[in-house]
Amino acid sequence: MSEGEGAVGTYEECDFNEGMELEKRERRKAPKGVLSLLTSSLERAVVLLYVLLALTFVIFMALTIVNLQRVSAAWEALEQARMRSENSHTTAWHNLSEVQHTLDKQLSGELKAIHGQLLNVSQEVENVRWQMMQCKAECGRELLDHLRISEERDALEPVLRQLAEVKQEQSRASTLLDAALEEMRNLSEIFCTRCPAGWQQFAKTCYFFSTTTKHWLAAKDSCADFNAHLAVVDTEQENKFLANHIMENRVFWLGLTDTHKEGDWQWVDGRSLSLSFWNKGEPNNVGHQGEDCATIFSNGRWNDIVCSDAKAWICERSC
Ligand code: FUC
Ligand code: CA
Repeated sequence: MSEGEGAVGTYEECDFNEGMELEKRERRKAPKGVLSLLTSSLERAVVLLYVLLALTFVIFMALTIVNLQRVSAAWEALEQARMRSENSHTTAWHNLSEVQHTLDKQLSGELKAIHGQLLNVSQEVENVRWQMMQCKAECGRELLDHLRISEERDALEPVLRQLAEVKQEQSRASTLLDAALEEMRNLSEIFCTRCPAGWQQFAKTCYFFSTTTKHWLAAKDSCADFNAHLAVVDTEQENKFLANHIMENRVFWLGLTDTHKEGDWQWVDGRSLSLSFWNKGEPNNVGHQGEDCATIFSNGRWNDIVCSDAKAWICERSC
């Protein structure tokens, strides 16, 4: 043996010895019966594992059964719902077909009516067409007549226009004339200073005191002959003026009467009596004939007497 080989053998011997020594030391450290303890623990674990496995299986089976029951209940509910749905579908379908049937009937009725109306309309259209055909000739004639009349009217147009202008001119002239007349009337009232011979003036009015006598109606007519009327008293001043021109114990007719209706005294110009100067106790309408015409005394008082009496009278007219 070489020197190198001797060294290696020495090292190997040394390692083996160290391992043995370590094992001895470990064996010295571990208490007696540990191995048997480890073996029993392993067995117990295996048993426990089996128990757990069995338990798991049992639970799994129980859950599976419960789920199966649930699925079966759901399936039944689903089936019932399907049945109900089928029933409702059948009912709805039945109702729908009934509605459709009714609508069909209604529609066919309406269509018939519309068809009838259409027939009527087409007949009317045919009638109108026929009338238009017949009218063609006559309407043509009428149209020509209209044209002729229109031409004549066109020719007359300037004449009519001139006529309208003349009318306008006439109307303007008439307005101017009215205004001038009104002006003249105003002027004559302003310049009224003289009444006709034998007439008395008071304000802008002339009065005639008769010297003869007549019954009331004749006296009224007599005034009309002078473009005047029997005296109408409007104011106290006027009544005084009349009284001042009456000689004592004389009586004159006024233009006042209630002939048309007893007690309803009216002036000859149509106005009702508003201001009066009746004598005391008048008007009394005495006698079987009644008294329907008014007179004035020299004192300015009035009395109703029989209209057929002959009395003097007073006429009145504007200046
Ligand atoms: C009075 C008047 C009558 C008549 C007579 C004479 O009775 O009322 O109108 O004048 O007198
Ligand atoms: Ca009287």
